Amino acid sequence: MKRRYFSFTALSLVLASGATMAQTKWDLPTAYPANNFHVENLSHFAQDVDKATGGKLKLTVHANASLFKANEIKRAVQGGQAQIGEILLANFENENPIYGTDGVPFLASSYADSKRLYDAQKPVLEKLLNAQGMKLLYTVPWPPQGIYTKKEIASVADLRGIKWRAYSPATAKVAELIGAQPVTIQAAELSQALATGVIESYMSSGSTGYDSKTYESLKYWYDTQAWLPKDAIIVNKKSFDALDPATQAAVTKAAAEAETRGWALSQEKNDWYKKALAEKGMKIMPPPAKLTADLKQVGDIMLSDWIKKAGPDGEAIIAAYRKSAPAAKK
Ligand code: PCA
Repeated sequence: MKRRYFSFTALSLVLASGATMAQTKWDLPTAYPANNFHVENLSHFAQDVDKATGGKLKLTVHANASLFKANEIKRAVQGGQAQIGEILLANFENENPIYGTDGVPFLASSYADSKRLYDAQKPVLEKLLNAQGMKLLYTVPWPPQGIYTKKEIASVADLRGIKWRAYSPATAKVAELIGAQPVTIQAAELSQALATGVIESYMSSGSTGYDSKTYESLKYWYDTQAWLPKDAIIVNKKSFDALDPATQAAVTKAAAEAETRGWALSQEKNDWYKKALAEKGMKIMPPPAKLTADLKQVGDIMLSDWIKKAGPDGEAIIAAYRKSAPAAKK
């Protein structure tokens, strides 16, 4: 009897310690390199979650599309192959135009405007992800998008016929409207595509130009500040719901902090990346007036197309965005 009693106690001790030590592990794929500011912010987020939960929830960041390719991450999170992931929202515009809200040229081209556009987009975006079994944790914008070229350009006519790297439906559409030849290539394959001459121009941030060593192949970057596409951190709802309430709260709090930190970091690093590119020999150029005027026309066409495609949800987003504009911008 006595022995039995002891073994029962020992067993319950093991079970109790097992329960307190129970650890959940989540894979967190991202398509961008470990030294990119988004991924640094993501690692910071993962550490914050680890600390706040006393190691109960461990997030493993898989950088540079090593676990899933950029376009596969959303589906992986939806299907639970990865519990959490980082996606570029604009990549999924063909699935639903709402994902492409921040990819429309010149709709929001400053950090302040991008934040207002996000505020207008967020309720619809949350609803959309929720209906697909996911939850939005936070977003962070890429720095403003400019044009990388081999030679100096004065207008979009100078881009006609060139091999143009696209990373999203909208950047492919820009190519179509300016008469360039779009080739879709994600960030992880960009250096290779540049080095082998598969592409000779593209639109992106100083950040991706730096990560991909674009300065080794192209000479100019026109700071057109055309749009600021956002990365979003999304989590599988079932995985999130399976966490205890304290762990859920820790994730939500760390996500809110990562969002604030990420938006500030993006803006701060924008200047740093431009300087770094210049130090590597690139010419950082203000866009010539004709180029800006041409691109604005492209933006106008894309905005009206987008509003048509996005329907009432899109109209509501644009209305809320316009309504929140400071008086001088209305
Ligand atoms: N960098 C990513 C998306 C937008 C950006 O600035 C890329 O070029 O793939």
